[in-house]
Amino acid sequence: MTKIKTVIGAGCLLSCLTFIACGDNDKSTSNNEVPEQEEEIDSPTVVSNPPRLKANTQGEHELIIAYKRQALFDPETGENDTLHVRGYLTKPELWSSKNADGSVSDVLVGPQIRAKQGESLKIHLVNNLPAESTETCPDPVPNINQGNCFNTTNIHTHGLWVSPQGNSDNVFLTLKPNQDFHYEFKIEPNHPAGTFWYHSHVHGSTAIQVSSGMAGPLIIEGDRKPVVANGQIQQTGDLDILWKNQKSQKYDHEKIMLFQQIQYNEDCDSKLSQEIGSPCIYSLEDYSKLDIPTSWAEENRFTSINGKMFGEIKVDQNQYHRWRMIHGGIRDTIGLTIKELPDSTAYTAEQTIDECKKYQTTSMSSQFKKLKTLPLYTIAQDGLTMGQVQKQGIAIFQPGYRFDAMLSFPSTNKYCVYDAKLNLEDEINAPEENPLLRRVPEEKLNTQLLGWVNVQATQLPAQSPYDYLKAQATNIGLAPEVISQVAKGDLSAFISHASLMTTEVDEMIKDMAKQITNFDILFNPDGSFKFGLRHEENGTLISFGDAYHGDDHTHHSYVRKLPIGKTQEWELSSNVASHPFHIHVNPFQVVKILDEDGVDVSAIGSSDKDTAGNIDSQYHGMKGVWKDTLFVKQGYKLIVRSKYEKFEGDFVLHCHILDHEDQGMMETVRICGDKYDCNSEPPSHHSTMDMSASDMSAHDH
Ligand SMILES: [Cu+2]
Repeated sequence: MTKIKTVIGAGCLLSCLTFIACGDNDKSTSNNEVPEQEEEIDSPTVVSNPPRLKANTQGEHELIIAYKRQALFDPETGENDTLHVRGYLTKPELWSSKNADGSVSDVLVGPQIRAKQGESLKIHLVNNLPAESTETCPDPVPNINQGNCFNTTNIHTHGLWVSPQGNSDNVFLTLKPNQDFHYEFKIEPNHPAGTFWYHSHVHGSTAIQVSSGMAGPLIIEGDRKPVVANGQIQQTGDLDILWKNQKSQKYDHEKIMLFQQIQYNEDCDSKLSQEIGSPCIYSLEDYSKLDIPTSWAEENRFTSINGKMFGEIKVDQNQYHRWRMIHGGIRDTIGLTIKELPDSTAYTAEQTIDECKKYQTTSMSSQFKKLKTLPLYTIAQDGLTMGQVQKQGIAIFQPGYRFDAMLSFPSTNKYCVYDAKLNLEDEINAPEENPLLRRVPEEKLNTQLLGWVNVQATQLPAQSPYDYLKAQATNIGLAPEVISQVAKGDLSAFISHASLMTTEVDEMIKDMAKQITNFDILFNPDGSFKFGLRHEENGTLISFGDAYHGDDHTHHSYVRKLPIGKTQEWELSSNVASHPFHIHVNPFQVVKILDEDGVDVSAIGSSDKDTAGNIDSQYHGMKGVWKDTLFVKQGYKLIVRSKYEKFEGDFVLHCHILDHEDQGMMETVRICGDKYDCNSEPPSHHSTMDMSASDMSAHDH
């Protein structure tokens, strides 16, 4: 194996970054009715919105999965690493200009897909990954709760309120290499408008594919105005209307950011880098690399934004921008915080990055704290509008989380966008010692640079976010009641789902059993682990596909059954480590979050601490908020409510640390109604996962 690397210092960072290839400059649009988004700037150093995948003449979005060959800057080593990883092509035509080895040069982020309420979102998913190896994909797979068949895939629309059946958001479908499939997601007219995302979701290959970068933003647009009668909100509307430019009908000032943690292996891939003199090529084929807790943070690996490291984010001074932010990584917590660099107006890009980097180290932590923090005014979590604007200095993202926030930059100084680690205890599942690290850095970082903000001077006056919302609401002629609400930061006229925290619901559910989800990891005597869930207090720990031990369905795998149309309370907890709970189809509303002492830490202004005694703000203000992913801290009890509306069928809930999911921390959930019976035994595909897309008229191509 030959390892040839070009070592570069921080000083030549920018010139080296320009080696990163990008797509072409085609900005034409095939459909004039579709409002154009903020211009996509194709530059290797600028964080632009991911390229938009437009529908073809058949109305389908052609989404091709292939290996991408692309450079990614590694801030820890100061090198540009050439990666060879699985990804979604940002443009289908790139496939025709693929390299000799079948890989495609394309930015390391999936394309942006958008749909409107009432539309049918059609995606033609094409799996152009090479044939499976018998080593990682034996037939049959001996243990479905170990990573396997890494070139087998499908698509999950994370957070979409759509049917889990047939060719909709059905994660039991599998596309083998050289298969394609026509998906159709019917977006209901009252689907929440918001920030969602898509990623692959085949049990066994999810972690390796998503940590290769197989993820992209999925934006649902809405244009409903709140309906007011007799001074009361009769029907809520969509926040989007406050961001649409009325003249151009464009969503101005929208920034879409997909945070990714592309976890390629440390060593050159010997199969790809074997020729003498050829550059080192890195891949992600070794599943065991994913199994190391905290390897990401402790190795000083960095999170990329839309496939860029330390990229430039361009904004206009004193203009409110809507940042749609998505945590598309699989493990590492992100504490997003933005700091203003003093006296930096004249800084070049290189100077800005160097200056921002200085504050990363533990020894600079007190200076870091003194930097002015830009307030983040959060307006939605997981794509779902919050009851009120919340001012935050840091937004804590767990894997799968989204935040929509209003940001306005008052100064023409440069700003640094950080992942503020605070300390490693904030990281998921941090052990005290980890002998398996890729490489131990000289100094552990207190915070990590993600990107930086370049503010273009304008004549706009500084404005509070509430004045901005009030002006927008007035401009589009909303009812006076709504205008006075948004002027106070009250967004209740824009919440999609009716609250389940009412006395009527209390009364309705008071005699119903709770749904219990208890995460746990059992350590077997032979050194292996069992990742799973309990569905009853002190019940059996069940891994995905395990038989249900609690009743006479012993020869079938466990299925949690929920009655359609009903509302239930859920109690989430974890015995070992902390895990982000995610459930498909219906979102849930956070009722309360109890710490180890039974104190509710979910109200605005409540205080919570981590085990090291540092403030942990991740649950502050979550009470009443709708979400689809929620971090379950070990020893805590999280109470949420969900209503099983509209959609019958089988889907899953799971831990969004995706290697935990692949190892069995997932279960099948069924909403029973007319077609799906709660009394019948589950079909066999839950235990064998043998329903391939070919059963659903997928075909080889
Ligand atoms: Cu987990």
